Amino acid sequence: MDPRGVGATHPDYMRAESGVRSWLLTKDHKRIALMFYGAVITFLMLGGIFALILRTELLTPETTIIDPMTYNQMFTLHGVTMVWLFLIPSIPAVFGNFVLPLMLGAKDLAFPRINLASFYVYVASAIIILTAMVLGGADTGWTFYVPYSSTSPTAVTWMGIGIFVNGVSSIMTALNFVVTTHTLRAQGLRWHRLPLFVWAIYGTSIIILFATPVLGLSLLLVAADHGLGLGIFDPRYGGDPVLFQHLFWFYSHPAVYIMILPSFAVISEVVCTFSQRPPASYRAIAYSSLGIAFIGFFTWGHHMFVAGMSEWDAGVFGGLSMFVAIFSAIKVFTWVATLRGGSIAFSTPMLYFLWFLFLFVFGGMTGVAVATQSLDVHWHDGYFVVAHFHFIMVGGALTAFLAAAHYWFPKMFGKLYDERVGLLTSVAVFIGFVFTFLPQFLLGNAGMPRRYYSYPPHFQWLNVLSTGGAWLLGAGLILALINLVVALKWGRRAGPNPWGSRSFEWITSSPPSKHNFDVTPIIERTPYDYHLSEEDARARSRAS
Ligand code: HEM
Ligand SMILES: [Cu+2]
Repeated sequence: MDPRGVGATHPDYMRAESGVRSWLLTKDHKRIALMFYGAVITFLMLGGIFALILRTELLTPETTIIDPMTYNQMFTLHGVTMVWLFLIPSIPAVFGNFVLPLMLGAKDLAFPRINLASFYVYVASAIIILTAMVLGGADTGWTFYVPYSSTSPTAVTWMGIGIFVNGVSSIMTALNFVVTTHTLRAQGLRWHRLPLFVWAIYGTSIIILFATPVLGLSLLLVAADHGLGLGIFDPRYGGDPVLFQHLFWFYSHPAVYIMILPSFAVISEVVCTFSQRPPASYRAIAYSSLGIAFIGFFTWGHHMFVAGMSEWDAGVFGGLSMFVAIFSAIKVFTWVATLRGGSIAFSTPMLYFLWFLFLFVFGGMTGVAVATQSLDVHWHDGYFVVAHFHFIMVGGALTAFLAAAHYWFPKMFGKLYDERVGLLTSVAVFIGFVFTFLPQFLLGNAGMPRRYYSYPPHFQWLNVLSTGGAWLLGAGLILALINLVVALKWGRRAGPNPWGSRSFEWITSSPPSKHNFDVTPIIERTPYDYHLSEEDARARSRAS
C-alpha cells in the first residue's frame, strides 16, 4: 500500500503535474487553495509589520519612531490589509477551498474556472491596494468615513477601487461554495449529514452574497466623491455623510460574521475530532450559523449610537445585537458539552480551541456591553472598542486560522509537524495576545481615544505592556510559521487519517490525488460516527 494511505494509486495533487504554468493556470481547487494560502500569509505578515510599527510608536507618549501623518496612514493600511486581504479571505479561500469539496465527496468546486478567476481578481485587488499605498496611502482609517475621506489629500480613490475589486473576488468564491454545496454532494450525503464546517461556510457565503455588493458600491461612490466630486456623500455637494455610515455598516457589521463564522466552522471540526465525540447537538450548531447570518443584517445601527439616533432606535438596535450573542452562546455551550465524556487529546489545534473559547467569549461579552447605548457613549471611539474587536477578530479568527493550519496540515501536505513546538508557539501566541489587548480595555475605559498619536504620560505603563505583548505575539506567529515550513520538508509522513477523525475529507489519501477520490464515494453515515469502529465507518463511506 502507498504510505499516503488507502487506494492512493495516482500521484498526489502537488506532483500530478509540474512546472510554473501547471500551478498558475490550474483549475484544481487544492492548488488554488495553496496559492491563496501563500497570498494571505504574505498579507498577514505585511499587516503585522504595520501593527508592530504602530505599537512601537506608542511605546512613548510623544514621537518614538514615526511622524503623526505616517501614523495615520499606518493604521489605515494596517486595517485595510488585515480586514480585506487577510481576515475575510483567509479561512474560506484557503481551507474552505481545500476541504469543502473533499467533505462533499466531490471532485472539485462547481465552477473551477471561476475559482481560478477569483484568485486573480483577489491578486488584482491587492495590487491596486498596494499601489494606493505607494501613491501616498490613505489616512482615513479602514472605515473611510465621509466627509474626511472625500476631502483627504491621500490616495482614497485607489483604495476604494481596490476594495471594490476585492469584493468581486469574495462574491465569486461565495457563489461557488453555495452552488457546490447544493449540487455536488456525494451520493447519500443528505443535508443533515454534512460536516458542520460546510454549514458554517455555507452561512458565510450567503452573507457575502447579500452584503458585499453594498460595500463595494458604497466604496466605489466614495472613490467617485473623492476623485470626481460626485457628491453622493460629500455635504459640500449636497451629499449625506450619515448615509455613508448606514451603507458602510450595513455591510461591515455582517462582515464581522463573514470573519467569525468560518472560525466556528473550523472549531466545530476540531472539537469533535480531538474529543472523539459527535457534537452535543448537531442541529444547534448548524442552525445557529444560519441564525447569525440572518440576524447579523439587523444590527448595524449599533455603530451609530452617537451619529444622531433616537433612544428608541438605539434600544432596538442594541437588543437585536444582543440577539446574535444568544446564537453564539448556543454554539459555545454545545462545543463545551461535546467535550463531556470524550477522550480529549490536548494537541496543538485543541489548544487553539481553548484560546479561541476564552478570547471569543470575553470579546463577545464586551460586545454585549458596547451594544448598550449608555455605555457605548462613554466607550465610543476609544480603546475599549479597539480591544473589543481585536479580542473577537484576532482572538477569534486568527486562533481559528492557526487551529486550521495545524489541523489540516497532514491532509494538505501529507506530513506531520512537530507537536512540542506547536504547543509552545500556541502558548506564546496566547500570552502575547492577552498582554497586547487586555490593557487596551483599561486604557479605553480611562479615556484614551483610538487613532491618537500621542497620549498623556500616565497612560504610558499600559501602553508599554501592550507593545511588549505585540512583540511576543509577533514572535509566536513567526515561530508557528517556521514550524510548519520545516515540517513541509522534514516532517514525518502522515497517514490518511492521523487524528482518527470521522469527517469525510480524511477518507482519501494524504495528500489527496488530483481528482480527490480514486473511487467515487457513497456516504451512508454522518461525519461524527465515533460509536462505529474505524473499519465499519470506512465501509459505510466508500464505493466498492
Ligand atoms: C462576532 C464577532 C464580532 C466581531 C468580529 C466584531 C467586530 C467589531 C469591530 C471590527 C468593531 C469596530 C468597528 C470600528 O472600527 O469602528 C466593533 C464594534 C462594535 N461591536 Fe463588535 N464584533 C463582534 C461581535 C459583537 C457582538 C456580539 C456585539 C453585541 C452584542 C457587538 C457590538 C459592537 C458594538 C456596539 C460596536 C461599536 C462600538 C463603538 O464604536 O463605540 N459586537 N465590533
Ligand atoms: Cu457591529
